[in-house]
Amino acid sequence: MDHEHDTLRPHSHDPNLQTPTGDGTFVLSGPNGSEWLIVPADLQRLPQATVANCYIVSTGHGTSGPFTFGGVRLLDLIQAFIAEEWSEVEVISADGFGNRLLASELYHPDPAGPILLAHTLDSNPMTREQGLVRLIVPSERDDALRQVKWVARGIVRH
Ligand SMILES: Nc1nc2c(c(=O)[nH]1)N[C@H]1C(S)=C(S)[C@@H](COP(=O)(O)O)O[C@H]1N2
Ligand SMILES: [Mo]
Repeated sequence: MDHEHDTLRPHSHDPNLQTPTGDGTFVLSGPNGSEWLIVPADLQRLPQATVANCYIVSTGHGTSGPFTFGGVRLLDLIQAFIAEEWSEVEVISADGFGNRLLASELYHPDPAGPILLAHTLDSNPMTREQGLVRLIVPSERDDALRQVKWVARGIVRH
């Protein structure tokens, strides 16, 4: 795929200021086509992790933070549902923004912290405007392109 046109690896992006509707429910799918509907309460039942000192660095509206995001390690979520071999996961939002994560990134987290499906911000449940369920990639510090708000799908691929 042409890198320039890969919507999962955009080079630049104006953040969407229009919050899409939704209650944080997302669909997780596995390499063999199995699907699970996951609600924020399901995330609360899995082991919780936090990542402190997160900054959202927006080229459009400046830097905000530091924030402490809390939630489930994406690796723990995948391992809770998916038994087959897999090599990458696409996380897609309700507004069609997305990011691709390699299994190696999940298995070998950055010193800054593990990749999360976050549902809290500074210990409070995230509002829909804040993302409600948000991908947090602590290694990304440039343009927030991997900090996907309003998660709607997780597609785990072989
Ligand atoms: N779903 C979704 N997530 C997104 C975006 C978006 O447009 N849609 N924009 C990204 C970009 S480019 C930025 S700078 C940040 C902005 O996050 P903030 O609103 O928390 O500052 O969200 C990131 N995550
Ligand atoms: Mo951004």
